[in-house]
Amino acid sequence: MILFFLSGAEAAREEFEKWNKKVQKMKGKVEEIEKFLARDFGPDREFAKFHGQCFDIQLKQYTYEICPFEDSKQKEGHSSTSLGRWEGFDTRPNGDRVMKFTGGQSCWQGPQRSLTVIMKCDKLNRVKSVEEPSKCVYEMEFGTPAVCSDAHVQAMKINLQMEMAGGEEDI
Ligand code: MAN
Repeated sequence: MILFFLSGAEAAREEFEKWNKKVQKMKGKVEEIEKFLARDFGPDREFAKFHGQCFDIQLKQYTYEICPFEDSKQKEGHSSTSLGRWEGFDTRPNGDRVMKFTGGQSCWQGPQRSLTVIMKCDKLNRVKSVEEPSKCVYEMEFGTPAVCSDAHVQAMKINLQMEMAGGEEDI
């Protein structure tokens, strides 16, 4: 009788575990979706396409990598240094949209590394340059169609027209 009771309890516990695992898995999925929906993708969701993507550039001995909404790195061979974790978007007084990464690996006798990514209108998403204006403070220029305004497109058209007119003169 006792044995029967124990095995019954055992079976119940197993059943509970099984369902508990399912519930936890579902909770994880819900959390993931909620996190995605709560993300700031910009006022017109113009930065949504960056989600899940990383971009890099090779400069001297370093590869600089940014993964928007995640983190940023400076890699050299097999070693990798954090330049900061995702903080968010911001707009500079001159109107430039930026992505900020802060709280990176501490710099010897300096601050924790941080990176500001300045976005410029471009035909493609691509890292254009990286500088270190002061020790362990990094600045990247990132070209992206996501920040192109009507004025940009208009300027591009005018440039193209001027180039074509110039080309005609050459003939
Ligand atoms: C490494 C790199 C450099 C940085 C120095 C600071 O060499 O992260 O970019 O200036 O550390 O000591």
